[in-house]
Amino acid sequence: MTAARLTQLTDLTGPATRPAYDPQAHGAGIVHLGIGAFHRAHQAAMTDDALAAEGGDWRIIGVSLRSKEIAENLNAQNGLYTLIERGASGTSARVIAAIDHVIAADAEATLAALCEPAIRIVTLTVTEKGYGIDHASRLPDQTNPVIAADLAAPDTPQGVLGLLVAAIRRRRADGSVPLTFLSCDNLPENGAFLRDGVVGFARALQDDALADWIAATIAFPSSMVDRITPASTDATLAEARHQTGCTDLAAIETEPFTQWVIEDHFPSGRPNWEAGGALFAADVTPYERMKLTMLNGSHSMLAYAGFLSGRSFVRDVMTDPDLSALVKRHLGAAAGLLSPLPGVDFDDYAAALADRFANPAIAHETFQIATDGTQKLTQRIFQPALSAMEAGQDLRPFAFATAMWMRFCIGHLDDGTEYALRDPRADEVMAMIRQTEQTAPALSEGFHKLAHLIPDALAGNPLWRGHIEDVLSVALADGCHAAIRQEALRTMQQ
Ligand code: CS2
Repeated sequence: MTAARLTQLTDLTGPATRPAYDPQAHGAGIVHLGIGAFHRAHQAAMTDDALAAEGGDWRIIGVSLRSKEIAENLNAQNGLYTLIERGASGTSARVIAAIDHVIAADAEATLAALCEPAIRIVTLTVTEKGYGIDHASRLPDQTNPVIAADLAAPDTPQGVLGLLVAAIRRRRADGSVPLTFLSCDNLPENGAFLRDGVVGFARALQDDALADWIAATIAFPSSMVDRITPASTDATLAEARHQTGCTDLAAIETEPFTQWVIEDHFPSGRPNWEAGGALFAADVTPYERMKLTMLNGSHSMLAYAGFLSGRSFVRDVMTDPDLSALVKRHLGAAAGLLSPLPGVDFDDYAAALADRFANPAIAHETFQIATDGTQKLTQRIFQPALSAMEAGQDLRPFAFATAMWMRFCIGHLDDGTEYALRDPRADEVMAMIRQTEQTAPALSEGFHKLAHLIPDALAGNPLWRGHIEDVLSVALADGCHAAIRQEALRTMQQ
């Protein structure tokens, strides 16, 4: 029998925890761009805690930039959804009421929401590629078709930067409170990254006065976000039905761990996110670096190596002794490059990460993490490799991760099974591979020549190149299992 759809808190019959506040008593104060699973497991949950602890008009208007499905599912449920936490000690669930409504792939309605005077904060999880900002220069990427279109027609923007700048212009003209922009993507100095992109967009519009005003007036705090959140499956929806007694098509599942470190710079106010466990810090950079290089760096490495050796989920990687030894080696190498962070023990952090990756209740696909390598590897692998080079430390763990990514880009497993390369630069990468002799030195050279990707200082380092060719040649000649085995043995002998 199908259960009735979740639409009101009074519909709930299962054990899930209910929100400790009346959602209707609170207006919206935040627009969130990119309302995927991560936002719903992380920021929306902490906003729910803040609403329960302190009230305020801080509910969230979500924007789904591309998919209509999530907007339809959430709107049909008045924004309510079940957040399931799966950990070693069992499963629990809560119903989140922080989302007011969701705008589906509608730029005009999004701009209107951004201009509502009650909105004070815009938060973003649009992925590394979603900003249209060149990662090296931090300026708008004018070769990106959405950026180019928005620069040509700035009053009817479709993309992230165009929408933000149009909203700033209108609000400034209307005398509304300035917005605070809070990026929650896995990018280094994400606040400064977004600020440079937004200011650069205003300059590209030849509006220097606006660009100067934004730089002087608007707050772009940086933040480090962390919660491992796989895509929902049928098992998620079945658990939500058990937990709520209702059909919930927007349910998601996540791990018990959650972390949010934010720079406290919100001139127009903010929710009491501390109530959900957020930590406010004067400088988020050391936390970001720790998370990007340790968690995300080892995640990317294990995603490529794991997927290539037939491990579909991160938890399966961690039960393989060779791969889990390589994860631990990577965590140690990344930790060895960090400056001390008061109150944080990097060995404890590494051990906690290994436990989180091993969580048997979370089915996090290696293929999902393997997407968008060209957008992720700079901050996760290449920058730490550069630091290791400068510090005279071992380059091998970072070279191994890079070689596994190169092998992954070839697009088939050792047994010939093909898969799609999901990456904004996929066409360019695949064309390079097709035109290259299929040997480790030739392929490595091709990857190192891709523009704006692997830093020149690494490309010109014979030690780095030697490590990459070594791993890649074994993977090509003897298969990925052999390359992983060789690497694990090497690690154990050290
Ligand atoms: C992952 C991240 O998909 C990926 O690239 O590394 O999404 C990771 O799960 C989160 O950053 C954890 O907070």
